[in-house]
Amino acid sequence: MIIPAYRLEKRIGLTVRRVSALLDKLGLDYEVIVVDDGSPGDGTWVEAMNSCGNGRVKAFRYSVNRGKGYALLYGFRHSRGRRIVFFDGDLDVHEGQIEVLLDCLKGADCVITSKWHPASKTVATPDRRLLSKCFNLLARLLTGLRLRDTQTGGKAFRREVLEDIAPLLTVKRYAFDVELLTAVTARGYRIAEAPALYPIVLSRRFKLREIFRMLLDLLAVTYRHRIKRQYVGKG
Ligand SMILES: Nc1nc2c(ncn2[C@@H]2O[C@H](COP(=O)(O)OP(=O)(O)OP(=O)(O)O)[C@@H](O)[C@H]2O)c(=O)[nH]1
Ligand SMILES: [Mg+2]
Repeated sequence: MIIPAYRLEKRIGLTVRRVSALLDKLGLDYEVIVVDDGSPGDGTWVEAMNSCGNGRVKAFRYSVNRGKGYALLYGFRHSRGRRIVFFDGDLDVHEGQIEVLLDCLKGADCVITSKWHPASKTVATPDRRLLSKCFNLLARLLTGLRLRDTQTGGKAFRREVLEDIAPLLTVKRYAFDVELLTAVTARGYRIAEAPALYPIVLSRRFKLREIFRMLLDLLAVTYRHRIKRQYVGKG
């Protein structure tokens, strides 16, 4: 389990406990890797270290904030499992979803949680729903991805898939998920969309500047994919 944490002093301890409890319940051999993404002077790092009691939890940090995508790949490089799960540290996606992801991974190379799967329990105001769907439509048109949602925090991969594609990624702060999934698809792996079986509440309000940066990075991914052919890779 790779869990990025940015300014999460109030949440990360609970998240690690709940995720660990679930993995214990499933009887899996696991490790939880928390990556403090340069949280500035709050208690995130202390809380992350405090949750490293049972030997199955590890915490890493670096001093400069580099964004969620960087944190996830950093955690991956320090991991060992055959199956890798990316999960948000604020538990926006309920930990029960881990079981759903691992189940779907039996028949796929990569599984994503999809907010807009017909069976998903997503709660969103009309404007947030519209923004999410517009972004998805644009991402589909530009990259050719055939997924209903790329942005939700719970994703699982066979280790080989990430080993293969991680070196191909440019990893900018925005549009990381789109880049990751574009590369997975370009390399010929199969992505399954799992429904969010526990309610996901879309609450974040985006600043205009963030939306603009997101579009810019989406265009950059499109350029690397379509013109540079960066994600096809060698061999
Ligand atoms: N915002 C943000 N989150 C980061 C960063 N680095 C790592 N993260 C982690 O990435 C995960 C998702 O970030 P969130 O800010 O919750 O993003 P979100 O779920 O789209 O938005 P919210 O509705 O605000 O929860 C969390 O576990 C964060 O701690 C960063 O630089 N910025
Ligand atoms: Mg969140």
